[in-house]
Amino acid sequence: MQDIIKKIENRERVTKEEALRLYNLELIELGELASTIREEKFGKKSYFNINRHINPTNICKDTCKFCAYSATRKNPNPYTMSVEEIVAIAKGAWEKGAKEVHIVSAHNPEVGLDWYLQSFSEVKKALPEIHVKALTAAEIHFLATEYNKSYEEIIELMIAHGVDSMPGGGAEIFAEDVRDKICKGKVSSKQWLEIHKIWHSRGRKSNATMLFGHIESREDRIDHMARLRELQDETDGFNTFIPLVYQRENNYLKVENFLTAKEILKTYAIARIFLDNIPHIKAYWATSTINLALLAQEFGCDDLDGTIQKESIQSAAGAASANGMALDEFVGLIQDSGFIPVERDSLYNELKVY
Ligand code: V47
Repeated sequence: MQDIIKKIENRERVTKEEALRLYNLELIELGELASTIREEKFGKKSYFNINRHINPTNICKDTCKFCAYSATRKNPNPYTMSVEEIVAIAKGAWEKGAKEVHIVSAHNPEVGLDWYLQSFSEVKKALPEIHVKALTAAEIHFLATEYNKSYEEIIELMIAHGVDSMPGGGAEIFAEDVRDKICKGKVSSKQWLEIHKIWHSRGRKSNATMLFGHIESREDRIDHMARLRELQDETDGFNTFIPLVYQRENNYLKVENFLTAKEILKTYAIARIFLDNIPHIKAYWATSTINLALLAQEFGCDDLDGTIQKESIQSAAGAASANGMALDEFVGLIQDSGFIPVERDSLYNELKVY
């Protein structure tokens, strides 16, 4: 282990095998290694944004086992918003200070490509300064397949309709055997990476998630991060890595053992060490709980997502994000935990240091 620690202290890149061995390191020691890297980059600053998640439809062609949101899974309330409703939500969010709308839907074959695209262009028309973060690679793959278009064509349409950046959803876990068990039929790992590569080639930024704490192994997590690190070496287009803690309610994925807080914190710390080329590691409080997200600041995480306002996908499976969090409470909690809250825009320009 000492050889790996030396490498990390010298800021040398660790291999997949070494990253895996880091799980055997004592938690606090691992946290300190990750924390030193975080502090070197950002000091005590913890980033967040004032954002609004909009999930315009839950009718989905796909059948991911972990999903509690889709109306074709266990959610008895199918819905689809009109473009006007989406714009009205965005306007309301803007009035409450949101600078970003994060628009992610299910893969709804009934509404047509124009419904997806118009929701972005109409939001942009009404609110030219708002940042539109929209369409996961899984949605892009669905739209390309459904409407017989190439990924490039969908991406050009997104840009033409005002999408500024791409969220990191749909990555789940790249290891094909696990992916087959939890979300067979949806965008493949190779396709997910290809779509982000095309997006980056247009000079655009995106995020990358990893759904963990279900049936994947530690090896699968490291493999997932390694595939992201490899693409990032090529494109430098990922802003943030977001490990999403699996939420267990109202779905069809039967999981015997849930993650301990220790395992979650170790995974955050290893992500900070291993992903030496992705600037931000996000402890997404909605799935980790706010208490663990605050602690994660000591384990390499420098971003806590945002106030959210409302979120429907993960809260359907038990996450605490249904109604977001008040700004003053969020800021107060970061300050009380010894860090400096920094409101950022979607591309990490600093807007306000508290
Ligand atoms: O890809 C679905 C996940 C994701 C469950 O880019 C679940 O800034 C946990 O990607 N337990 C969508 N997670 C959300 C997402 C996201 C969230 C916050 C910030 C950003 C960003 C992106 O939600 C899906 C899927 O992995 N999800 N079901 C569940 N039971």
